[in-house]
Amino acid sequence: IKHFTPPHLVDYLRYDQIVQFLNQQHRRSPTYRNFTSLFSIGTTHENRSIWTIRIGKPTARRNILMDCGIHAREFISPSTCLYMIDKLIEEVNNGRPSLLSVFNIYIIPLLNPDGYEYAQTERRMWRKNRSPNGIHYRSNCMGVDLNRNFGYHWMENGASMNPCSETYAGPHQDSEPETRSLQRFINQSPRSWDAYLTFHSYGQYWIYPWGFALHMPDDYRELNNKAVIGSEALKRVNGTLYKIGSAANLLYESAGGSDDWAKGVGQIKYVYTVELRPSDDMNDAHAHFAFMLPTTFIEPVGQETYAGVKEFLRSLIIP
Ligand code: ING
Ligand code: ZN
Repeated sequence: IKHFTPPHLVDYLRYDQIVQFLNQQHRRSPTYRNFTSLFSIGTTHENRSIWTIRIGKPTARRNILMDCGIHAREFISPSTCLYMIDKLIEEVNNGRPSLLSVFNIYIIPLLNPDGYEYAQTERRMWRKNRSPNGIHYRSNCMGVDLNRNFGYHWMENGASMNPCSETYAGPHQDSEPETRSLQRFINQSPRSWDAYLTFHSYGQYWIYPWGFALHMPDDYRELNNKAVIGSEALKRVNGTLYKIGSAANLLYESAGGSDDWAKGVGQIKYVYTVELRPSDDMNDAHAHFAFMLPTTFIEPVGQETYAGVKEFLRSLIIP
């Protein structure tokens, strides 16, 4: 028997297909008016909407935020958000919305649609957004690294003032429409967030702040404990191994990340950057795929990541 495989598991969807997918998901539940909402948190330089879906029972009191696709070339990230959206809504429809009676889960599957479309059509290894830099400098180089643009200890480490650099931090902190849209959404009160997870690739790291400097947040033990819970559940699915630690210690010191801002300014307790597959360990058979992970990985990465995230969320309810 040949089974129908939904498009989001077959290929890395284009922006228009992602919008279509979100509308389909939003219409899917018979009670969709209550269990999901679909809205835009802002628009990009090229005037694309940054779509966000909320999934949860209307009575759920706690809030979780997840985003994907901050960096254009990290195609496995948006696909993993789409996977989780599909599974969460499936649970709602099956009448087993376990976590969703406690949490409203807000998912932004593609925070940087301009960069993503550019990577899909023009330059596969594009990382930044597509803001023109000629306004502030006499530069023909395009784009700001959104994960260096957030205004918390901005430009203190591991970022560049050169518009042609891959890690260009922008003309000033919080200069970019994508950055400001996310910040505005997080700051909208009254809404308190239990956790913020941002999905990147690659390397297989489950990391927490700080990125801007080597020292640890005061509550790093709690952050570390819950990262262990998530990554162990993730590993149980396909045996995929993640490393855990602070961004600066595990990777490199770099300021302006969305995670540092979410914790330092947004005051969200549980903040993580999850670096999806492949591993960056050159002894790993899949490391050479780097940002170009074949589409056959969409489903296994989605499955394991969803399992890890769910177990992490469960640990927030039952400590
Ligand atoms: N890695 C992240 C980057 O922006 C990171 C690593 C995470 C840095 C959190 C700072 C804070 O460089 C990728 N792959 O983008
Ligand atoms: Zn990234």
